[in-house]
Amino acid sequence: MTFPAVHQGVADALRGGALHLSSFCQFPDATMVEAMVKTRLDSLLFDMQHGMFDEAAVLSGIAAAALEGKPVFVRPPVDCGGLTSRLLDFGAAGVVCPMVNTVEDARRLVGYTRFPPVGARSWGPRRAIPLSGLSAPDYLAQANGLTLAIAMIETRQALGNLDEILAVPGIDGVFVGPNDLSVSLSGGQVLDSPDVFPALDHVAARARAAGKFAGIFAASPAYATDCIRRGFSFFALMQDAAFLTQAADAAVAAVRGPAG
Ligand code: 3PY
Ligand code: MG
Repeated sequence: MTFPAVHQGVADALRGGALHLSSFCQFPDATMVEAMVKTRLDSLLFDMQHGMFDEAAVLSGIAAAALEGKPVFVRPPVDCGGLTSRLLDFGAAGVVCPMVNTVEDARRLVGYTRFPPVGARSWGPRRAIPLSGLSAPDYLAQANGLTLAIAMIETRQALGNLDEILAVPGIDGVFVGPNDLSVSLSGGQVLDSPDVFPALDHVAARARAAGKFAGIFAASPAYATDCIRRGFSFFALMQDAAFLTQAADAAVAAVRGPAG
């Protein structure tokens, strides 16, 4: 399948609420990306906010994933402005933007990620065009549909503004950061506040009511399964480092026994 067909398929499926399993990548090496894309994950989510990805790593990682026909989403740092457009110029299938707390934050995200009339993205998809094989006019015509703008909901303030954020045209869906949400709801006390669970139900229900999808970071398969039941469809299922560590420990335990 061609690169635009893959991206359009993923964008349509996500907008339609299909289950999509991505995973956070923190290791910036393209050979690590190569290993991750050979799994059954639907896509990868490169982490520039907390992971070690810089722009060069995003560029080479998107190319490594494209060789396997897999799309890449990228999480930029907070308030990164024009970098958000740049990630789409690099061929990202979408951005998952952290700490979108207000309707103005959501409008800014749309401004950087959508061409007019929806937003104000500046023209220059230097890497996305050769990767996609699209002509420049075709890329311009298709880009707003091919790429996704996803707003992270991870504070009490964002929960308060959820309906307004979801109503911004050009925002495709929301994505909960359960750790930050717990930090916010507990006043900085804990990473696993029980107050997060009713908030999850609320986010999934409001997203569904707005005709948009809800995503979340799931630190374990059990957490993801529970969130599917709550109405979430887009997952960052664990992360490369966790897969590596857990698989290594499981292999050692299988040889030496659990106490070894
Ligand atoms: C959070 O849980 O706060 C996240 O951003 C997920 O990585
Ligand atoms: Mg977070």
